[in-house]
Amino acid sequence: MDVPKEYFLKDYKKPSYYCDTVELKFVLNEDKTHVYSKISVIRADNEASASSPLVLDGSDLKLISVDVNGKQLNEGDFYVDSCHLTLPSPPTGKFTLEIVTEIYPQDNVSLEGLYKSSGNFSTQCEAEGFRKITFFQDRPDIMAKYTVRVEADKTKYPVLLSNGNLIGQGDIEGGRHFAVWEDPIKKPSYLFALVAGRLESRDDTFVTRSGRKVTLRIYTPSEDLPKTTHAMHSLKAAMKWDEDVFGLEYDLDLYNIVAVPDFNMGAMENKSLNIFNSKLVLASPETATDADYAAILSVIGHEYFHNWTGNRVTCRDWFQLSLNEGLTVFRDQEFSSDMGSRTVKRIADVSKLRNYQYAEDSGPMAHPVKPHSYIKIETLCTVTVYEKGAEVVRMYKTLLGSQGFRKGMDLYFERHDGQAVTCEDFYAAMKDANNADFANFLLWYSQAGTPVVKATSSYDAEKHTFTLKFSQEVPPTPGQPVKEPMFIPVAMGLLDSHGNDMPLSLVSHDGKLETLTVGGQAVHTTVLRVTKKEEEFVFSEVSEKPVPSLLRGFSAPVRLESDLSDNDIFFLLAHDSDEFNRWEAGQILARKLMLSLVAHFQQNKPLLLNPKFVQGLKTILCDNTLDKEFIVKAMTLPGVGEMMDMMEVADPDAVHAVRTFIRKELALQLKTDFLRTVQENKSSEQYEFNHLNMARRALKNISLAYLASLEDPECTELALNEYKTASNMTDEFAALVAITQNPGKHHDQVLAHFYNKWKHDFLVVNKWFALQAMSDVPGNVENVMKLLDHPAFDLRNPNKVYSLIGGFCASPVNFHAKDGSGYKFLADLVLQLDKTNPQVTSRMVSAFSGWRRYDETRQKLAKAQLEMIMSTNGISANVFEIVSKSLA
Ligand code: 0A1
Ligand code: ZN
Repeated sequence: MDVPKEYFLKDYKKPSYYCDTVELKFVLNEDKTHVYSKISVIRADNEASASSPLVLDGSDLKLISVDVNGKQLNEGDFYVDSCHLTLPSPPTGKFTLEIVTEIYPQDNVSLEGLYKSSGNFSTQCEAEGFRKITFFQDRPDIMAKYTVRVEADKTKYPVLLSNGNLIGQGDIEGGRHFAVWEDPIKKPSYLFALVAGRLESRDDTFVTRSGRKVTLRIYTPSEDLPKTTHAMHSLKAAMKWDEDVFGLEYDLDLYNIVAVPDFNMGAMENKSLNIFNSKLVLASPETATDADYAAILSVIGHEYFHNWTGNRVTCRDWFQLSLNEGLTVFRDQEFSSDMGSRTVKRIADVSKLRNYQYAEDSGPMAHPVKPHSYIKIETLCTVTVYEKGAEVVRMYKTLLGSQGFRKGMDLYFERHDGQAVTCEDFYAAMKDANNADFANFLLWYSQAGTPVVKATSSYDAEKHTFTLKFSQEVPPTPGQPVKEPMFIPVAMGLLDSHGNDMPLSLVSHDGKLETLTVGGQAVHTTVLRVTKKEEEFVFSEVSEKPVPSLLRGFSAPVRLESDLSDNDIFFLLAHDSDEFNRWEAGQILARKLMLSLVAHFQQNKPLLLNPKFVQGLKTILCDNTLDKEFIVKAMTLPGVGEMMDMMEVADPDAVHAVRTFIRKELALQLKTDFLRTVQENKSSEQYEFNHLNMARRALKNISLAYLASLEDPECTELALNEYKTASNMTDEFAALVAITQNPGKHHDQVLAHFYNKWKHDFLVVNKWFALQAMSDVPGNVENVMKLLDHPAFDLRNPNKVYSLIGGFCASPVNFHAKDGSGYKFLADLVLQLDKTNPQVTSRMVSAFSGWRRYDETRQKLAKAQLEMIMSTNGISANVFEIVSKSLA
């Protein structure tokens, strides 16, 4: 097969031609669409550009004509191949280029470019979808002002939308109509969007702090409109938050969101016309869970925040994607923290990082936050670029404080508004605004791998000094065998024997004593700057042997190993003033316990639960001064991904067995407490999405899940009753999950009941698919294969694929079944799906990438499937990239 081209950061070249205005006309029809593009092109003013050809990107396009300055070009004046249109010698001055293309959105199943979803036209241009619409320099550093005219049948497509402001509309012959949109703000082509369809909108307004009245519209099919209240509320909250926290106002008079049922990703930040996967817009108490509500809040926020971080200031090239995404994820995390509980949000984000990003960082797909190369940029929309990228941004804030960080952001916008820039430009703004010394911080962008930090401590009772020693190692990753030490900000404090924070006096490297104070107050948390392979910090005037609380708030994305004893960790669990580290102490203990039980399981030894661990959790469960959601997090065992990532040879059966054992044992020993918790946290009030209510539901539901694992009649009855009496989807689905964790009569009956009740609602049906796909029941692959033929399933809809196939791959027991059935199932499906949607397929095939982490039998089975995919003719570049890197 042809090996697809790989692109390298080091080969980046500035464009030889720019384009400042783009005029597009779309004539939309059922059998074909004509796109008329008129762009003004300017040659860059440098020697290299003087003799450069103009090369435009294009893919799957039928070229109808090319005109330069109003004159049609003849054959020989331009060249077209499968992915370019080249003008070998365009005019020297500014010129107008007009191109007409014909495209077939109705047949476009890749969901990139212009396509149809549920009968409506919509677009997805990030990263390289615009080239499926017309020939263009489809790269983010070409920023232009767009005017767009859309023409379509008026009855079928009453709503015609594009970016910016509506400047004209009217009827044309043949029952058709048009709309003209003008976007006054320069943008790259990946932010272009168009929608034409039968939709209705929920309208609202937001008045910005400078008094601009912005019309807000959320478009859906009319029957879904009642489900957009929460999305609208989230949008307004996000607009207000960005003004309050970053001083950033919305810049146009209209903000549109459109929900579409067929969408490869979560949502897209197209300028003033966000297009969303319906899953992240539509919610009602009866059909959406608290988790869905929280996801909507965060993603609506995320796309809105992109308006400044991504759109007004964009990335120069796709290697800099984290400039947009890391920063915007950081902003949406902060937004959600401010709307709910900061600690709980931090815990959730760190768990996600540990369960997914750490695995990526230690496997064949490991890449730096700013990758050095890619074949398909879409495969780099990764947890590393997004979530680790957000951690990198968070470290600036940890080092600079809120005010310093804000100064850096202000300077970033002052310098770069309207530009396409790099991660180094962001770094420079943070540094220059604060006159900061960031030492070797930039390595966070260029070095892959999760640093391992070891901390040891000693106390000198005579001198009253406490010494902390750190050493660090960054593991080798593909293409990066040797690493430099990184700059690791370690936020920390010292606890005295009563569990109180001690004042901190640090002996600085030049021997001076530095009492850390802020505004005259002794500081209880300080940030140590660990920049070397080995480094030591000495605290003086430490009146008694302290217990150190390290990496408070998870101040750096590292694996921390310390010499703290179990007693120290139990002490932190009980007393640390840093709530994140209290949770972390519980997790450290749980991880240790699970690893030791895994060893017992593998040696066929009996499994026993440490009574101190049970007591620790009981204390937390019964502490009514704690935030209920914090209790839920503390009662949640480390995830399977996180545990397997910590093992020499990942053993999914052992991890699963141990997790199940601990859950049942906790349920048994804390049964009375769980039963009381369920009773105390029931409520009959109307559903409301707020922190207190959510936390209460979550605590009731986790208790119910523990109890139902016991499979005793009392608990089963309780779960069945909760299912029957639930008045919202959060409680209903939680009860369903609790009941279906055990096979048997109730399992089948309740699943059938749930489907019959909700078969009209595709988003709820997706939950039903996912629940069954993730089941631990051995041999579940058979059931999943049957579900592929279920009338509600459709391989062309990404959400359904994510629910059923993605859900199945998340099951440690069945995907990694030792007979290879799970691997074979996925590989066969990948080949089928790749023919229609390579983007979604490459996300699915990534489930194989950790194959070397498993035992020999599994390795052989998985490798055989990867090789089978690799040797198949015609696989997409997306799948090629993941599979070839996985096998390398
Ligand atoms: N920029 C979007 C995510 C996104 C990425 C790629 C897409 O198509 C390949 C679509 C959406 C965001 O950050 O939300
Ligand atoms: Zn984003």
